[in-house]
Amino acid sequence: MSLAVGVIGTGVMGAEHARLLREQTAGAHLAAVCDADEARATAAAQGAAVFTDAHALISSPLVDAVVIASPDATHAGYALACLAAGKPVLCEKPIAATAAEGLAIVQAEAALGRRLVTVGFMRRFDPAYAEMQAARSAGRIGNAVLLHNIHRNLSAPEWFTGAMAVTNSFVHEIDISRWLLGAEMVSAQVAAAPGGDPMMVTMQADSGAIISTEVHMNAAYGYHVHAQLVGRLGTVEMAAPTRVLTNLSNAQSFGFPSNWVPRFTEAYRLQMQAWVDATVAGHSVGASAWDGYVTTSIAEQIVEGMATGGQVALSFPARPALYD
Ligand code: ISE
Repeated sequence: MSLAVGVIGTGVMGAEHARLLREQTAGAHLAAVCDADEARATAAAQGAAVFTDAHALISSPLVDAVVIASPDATHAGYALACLAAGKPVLCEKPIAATAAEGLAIVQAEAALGRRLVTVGFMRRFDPAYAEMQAARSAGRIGNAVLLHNIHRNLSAPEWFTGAMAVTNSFVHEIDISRWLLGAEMVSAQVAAAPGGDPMMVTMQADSGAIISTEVHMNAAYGYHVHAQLVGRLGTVEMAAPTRVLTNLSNAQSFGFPSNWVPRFTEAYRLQMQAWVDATVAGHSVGASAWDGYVTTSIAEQIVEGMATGGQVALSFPARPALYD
């Protein structure tokens, strides 16, 4: 049996998820796509059913499971509709535009009593991050005390607001820092350069580890993500983000991509395959709705704290047993 997947949203990420389902995912196929722009949906569908109403796609008998890749503010409503329909969903990050909406998803899933939501924090499937996490959890670098993250984008689109640097971009480091360290965040502090970009965010985990992150939306030279984990016995970090080096004109060089899709191609492919495999087997994989809620809640608390510039003490309600 092949899992019939419907993709909502056919922008940069939705088009890539649709391509993965058409070309590179075993055990699943692209059954339907949805976009308010019907021409864009038809281009991504390549023969699959086309919808312009996301709720019609979610309830369609053509669709067994759903990928949400529409604008951030629509994620929560569609995720709740998937839960109401009892359909597994891979929802792009952030899970919701507000912590309250994220918590509503957690509560709906907990009431259902089974985990149907995976949040698309694809960095957990990136081979470099996975190796760093394995090194830390096997104790190879000793007790992890520092994590240095760099998150640089070439340039931000004009619709990208200041808060989105935290809620849409830095949310990745919130998730990957919790996952790499196996710890929860307890406090955060932000300092911003003149004009607001770049920002330096410092968080502390309940393990005592300190996490520094440069969040840079207009780094000008390319898309560049880097992480270094510092333990009491040694460090582990990503090597240069490239597979090939070019020798030319008296110099050795490699290129940076313009956005995250080429950098994380393998992570997106592995994530889709793992999600399909888990869905077919009836279990869950990757970041949970709880992880989605906590990351959005931390982002929201940081944005609120930026107004005062002080250190934010992070707090959350109790975690439902479904996520133990
Ligand atoms: C974008 O939405 C993503 O999810 C990328 O992975 C991230 O690096 C970028 O900063 C976000 O804007």
